[in-house]
Amino acid sequence: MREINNIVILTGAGISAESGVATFRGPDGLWEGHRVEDVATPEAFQRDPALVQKFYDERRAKLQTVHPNAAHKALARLDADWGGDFLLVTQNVDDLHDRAGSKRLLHMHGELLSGLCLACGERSAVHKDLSSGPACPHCDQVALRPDIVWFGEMPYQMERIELALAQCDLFVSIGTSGAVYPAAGFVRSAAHYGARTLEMNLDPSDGSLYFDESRMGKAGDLVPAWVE
Ligand code: BV8
Repeated sequence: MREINNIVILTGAGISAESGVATFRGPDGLWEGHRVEDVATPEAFQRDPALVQKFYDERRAKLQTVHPNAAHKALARLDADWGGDFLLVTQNVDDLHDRAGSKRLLHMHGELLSGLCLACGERSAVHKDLSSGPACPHCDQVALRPDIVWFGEMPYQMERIELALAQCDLFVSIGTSGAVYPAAGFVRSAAHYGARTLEMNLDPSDGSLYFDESRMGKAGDLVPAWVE
């Protein structure tokens, strides 16, 4: 059994569920009758920018009413205490890992609290509605889109993630259905390079068969117990 020095953790919407943030594919997985896949696309933004901005404005506003849970906090403690390489890759666009204190953290699908300017390409912090058409603080143009990776767009920092997966000794997936690529393929990459793989999820995921071990239950219970 290889000694564990380098850890990569992948989280999905399930880790934020106990904080009150809706998951994508649970009973609450629809938004105003829209499938997320239909709203979270560049085509939807072209077709109806007001609808897409409203979808993200509402989720951004919700962040002010939710808080990190025991799972987010346990991962932040692990990050602080772990002497080896450590990378927490989240698919989530909420700021709960950030607020819990995670430092070695990467938002591969972007963040609700960030805006991307279509005019100058610069990013800026966004704390209120984009529907109201705020100007970009860098170029003063009204051209801000959510800094979110939509379906059909390339997730952020994929080279850094692939390098971490190639070098990790342990890959842990928490709270994700394993339905969306490339994140859903990370377990196979890690295993290919000889890492041990552990899944913690409420239900079996699409990728459960690829994990050495799958623990079923709530992240708020399983993750602190695993970290301690
Ligand atoms: C790309 C931001 C190419 C948006 C998101 C056919 C085959 C393979 C791939 C494809 C295909 N057709 C299309 C594709 C590509 C597509 C894809 O995978 N589609 C799927 C639907 C088949 N992927 C893409 O488009 C990606 N980009 O491929 O680019 C490319 C290449 C070169 C150049 C340019 C482009 C981009 C995908 C990113 C989309 N953006 N998020 C937003 O948030 O609005 S995806 C979004 O859904 C999430 O970020 C997450 O990644 C994904 C899945 O969600 P989960 O986090 O897993 O949440 P879910 O609700 O599904 O599951 C929650 C789980 O938690 C459940 O299992 C549940 O049991 C569990 N749970 C619930 N409560 C708890 C719990 N667990 C523990 N405790 C609890 N309390």
